[in-house]
Amino acid sequence: MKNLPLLLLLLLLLLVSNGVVESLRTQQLMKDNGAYLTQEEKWFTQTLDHFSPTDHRRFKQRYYEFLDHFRVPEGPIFLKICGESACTGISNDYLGVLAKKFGAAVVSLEHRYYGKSSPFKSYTTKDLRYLSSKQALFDLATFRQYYQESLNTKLNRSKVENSWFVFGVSYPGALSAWFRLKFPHLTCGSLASSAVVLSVYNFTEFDKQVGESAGPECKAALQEVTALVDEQLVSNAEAVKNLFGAAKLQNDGDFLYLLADAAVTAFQYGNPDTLCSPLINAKKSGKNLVDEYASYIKDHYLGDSHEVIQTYDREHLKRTDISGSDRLWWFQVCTEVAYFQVAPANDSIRSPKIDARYHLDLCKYIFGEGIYPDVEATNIYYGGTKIAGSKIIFTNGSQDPWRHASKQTSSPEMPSYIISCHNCGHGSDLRGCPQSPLNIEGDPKSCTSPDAVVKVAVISDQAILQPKSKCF
Ligand SMILES: *[C@@H]1O[C@H](CO)[C@@H](O)[C@H](O)[C@H]1NC(C)=O
Ligand SMILES: *[C@@H]1O[C@H](CO)[C@@H](O)[C@H](O)[C@H]1NC(C)=O
Ligand SMILES: *[C@@H]1O[C@H](CO)[C@@H](O)[C@H](O)[C@H]1NC(C)=O
Ligand SMILES: CC(=O)N[C@H]1CO[C@H](CO)[C@@H](O)[C@@H]1O
Repeated sequence: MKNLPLLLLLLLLLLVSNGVVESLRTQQLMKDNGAYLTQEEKWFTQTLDHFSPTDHRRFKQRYYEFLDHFRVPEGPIFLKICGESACTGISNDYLGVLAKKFGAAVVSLEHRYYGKSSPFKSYTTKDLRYLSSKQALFDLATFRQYYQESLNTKLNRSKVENSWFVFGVSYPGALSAWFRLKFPHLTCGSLASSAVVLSVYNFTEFDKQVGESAGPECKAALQEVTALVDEQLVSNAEAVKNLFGAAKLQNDGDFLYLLADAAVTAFQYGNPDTLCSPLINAKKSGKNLVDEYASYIKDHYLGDSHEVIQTYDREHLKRTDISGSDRLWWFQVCTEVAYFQVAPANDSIRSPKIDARYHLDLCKYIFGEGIYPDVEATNIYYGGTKIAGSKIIFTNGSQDPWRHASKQTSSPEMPSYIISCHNCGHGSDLRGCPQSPLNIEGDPKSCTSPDAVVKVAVISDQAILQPKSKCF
């Protein structure tokens, strides 16, 4: 348990999460802030199939290192896990603040297939067969060994082990927990923020949480929009899709999924008022709710970019000739983890047409017959919320719909924290505050509920890392 204090401190991390399906926008934000510790690419030769005794093919995997704060030679090493989008550098966030404080090196490995770390030039279903969390964890393990050895060589020494810690938010948060679970001898501890460790087939809790986060008024308005749009889709589908700037989405399900996801994002990323205030006002003043929601989507979700629309377009997702994070992520969803965001039987916000059938059809349409997620197998492999790990810290934001796929109960070896406030979403426990612009030191004053953040800051102030402590 001696490394838990450091991990507690990391609760304040300001990692910018690449939420599931949110990578494009987050990356844009990062670019706008120009906030990287390093973007200098390094390369590592990785094994393609860690589970085959006969296939010895290799591919190039991209990584980054930042050594400015590293206390040579015995400082800790922070491995920041990248996930379901291109990994374009080590962002200058709270992890950098911590690295400075503890004299840590920071390294980050791009997830196989994403960004520049693809083994293949095309993305057919057959080409994607080495894309899994299990292969990705093994990648992290071999990279960790490689990096430790090269560091030893650089420092003219051998068989020395620095103290490693792993970090991640969202799917990388799950990888962070699973890495400590599967390779406990390779890391002292793990921070698993908004970590989606439970694979779920019918993820009805997700929509329910959106309703709870929205509150009764906003929820009712959103439900009214859904009912009206469902009607208009029957009477004049083209007109209603045009209204939302989404004429490109030929499939009605894809269109409805976009509409649902746009609302989700407001709660997932701590901006509930941007969505709810105008809707509630429109309802009170008798304005057209569908128009109001269309404005929200056009102004705050789609922006000028057609890229966001594409991420919902099954014709686009089907393309095997271009590298796109969305097709890759759907492959992981459709083979391993599901998290199918379906309408609950009662009181849903999203259209009841978004059910398990919709998701399975999408999987089949874009990847072919026989592609569907074996959720049970995934949970057997990792344990789901019964994960039997140690020295893993789980954190969740109170309004984040994803938290129901995370571990929300605490145990001494795996403490879980929920950060409750009006705008606490995905990974927001790690940002000090969820709002942009990013303030890497964290600023509770800009939170609706500063207490939640301050409490965590106090825990972190008490944290001490013993410089020479070894955890192996
Ligand atoms: C590396 O270590 C060896 C053996 O201790 C020593 O002879 C050599 O000078 C060292 N080289 C450097 C660059 O420090
Ligand atoms: C998921 O929900 C559908 C109904 O929408 C049901 O037919 C199916 O059995 C459910 N599957 C699981 C694994 O719960
Ligand atoms: C359906 O949801 C409504 C509104 O939340 C609730 O009042 C009602 O009891 C629910 N019905 C069932 C069958 O769960
Ligand atoms: C550790 C913790 O605070 N867990 C909470 C997560 O959220 C659920 C549902 O609201 C609570 O029951 C847990 O206590």
